[in-house]
Amino acid sequence: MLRSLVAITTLLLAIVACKNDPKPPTPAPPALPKATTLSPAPTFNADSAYTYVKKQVDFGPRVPNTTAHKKCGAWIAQTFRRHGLTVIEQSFKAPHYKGGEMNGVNIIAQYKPEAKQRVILAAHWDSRFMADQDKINPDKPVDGADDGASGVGVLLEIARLLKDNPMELGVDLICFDVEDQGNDSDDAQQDNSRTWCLGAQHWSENLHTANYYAQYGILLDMVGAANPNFEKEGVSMQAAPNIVNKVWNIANVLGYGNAFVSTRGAGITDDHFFVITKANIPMIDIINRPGVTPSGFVAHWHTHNDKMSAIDKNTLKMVGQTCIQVLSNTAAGTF
Ligand code: AHN
Ligand code: ZN
Repeated sequence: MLRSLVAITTLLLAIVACKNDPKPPTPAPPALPKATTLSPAPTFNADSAYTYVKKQVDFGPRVPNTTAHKKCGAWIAQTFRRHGLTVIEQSFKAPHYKGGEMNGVNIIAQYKPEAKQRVILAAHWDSRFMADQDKINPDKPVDGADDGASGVGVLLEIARLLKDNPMELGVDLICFDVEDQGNDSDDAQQDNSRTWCLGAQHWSENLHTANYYAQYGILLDMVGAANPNFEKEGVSMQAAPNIVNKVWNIANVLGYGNAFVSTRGAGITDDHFFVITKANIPMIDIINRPGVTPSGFVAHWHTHNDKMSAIDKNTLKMVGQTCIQVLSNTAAGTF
């Protein structure tokens, strides 16, 4: 009733405007967004997620072709299996831009592999072989507590929740490998697909099952630092604005509006870009861009400060609770 009154009034005003004014009529106000309802959802445990982050970091830097990488990958796969998921370890080889070959493994943990309706949550599990942004020790590999392990920690906690809180939805928790071994100067040459995100590119060209499709995907990248600024990342907004807006709405209803801000951010070449362009699956990126460095990323990005002390449980909670709420709403048909 109120809305039709508003519509009629707007129409009348538009007619009046036409008569007296050569300017085009004012456009109708945008439709009110559908109110976001929260379906019942499990409680994300940030202490548990934090423990999963620390466990990865304790293996040492997860650089391809190292023992730490091999052991951590096996532990991630085993932990998903322990939570009842069906795990595929997709091995591949990828060239390093400095020469040699990297042995990569994408870890695909399937919840209800038989379900038709599917959603992807993803992160990268490798850590960078050099700390190119570090002033003291740029040649040593980074711990990657935030850049890598934080996202995987959230995925592992979500696996634990799915085991104890079954839902009518297929979920694929995908840990991409060899995201972070790229050449920084590729960015300047505008060709960062050559050396970055190699695991996601491999998966997107070699899907783990025939005719695989997911309704949408959410990538988690650097989701562990205090006071995050999750802008609506540019590539995500171009490919899947509705998914971004719905996820951000849910985060806001949960009370995380300070982190999930409404600003549209720059586009980032990240794993989601290749899932979108090569696998044709709409995927969005939740990535922290506080804008405190020229890169726009966090100050500890690709430095030795990206260690456990950079991880804040509050941020893991905000991201994890938002993700499990998004899954619960999707399963309930309210997303
Ligand atoms: C580039 O710097 C090309 N992409 C950022 C993706 C990234 C690196 N995420 C974490 N580390
Ligand atoms: Zn990185």
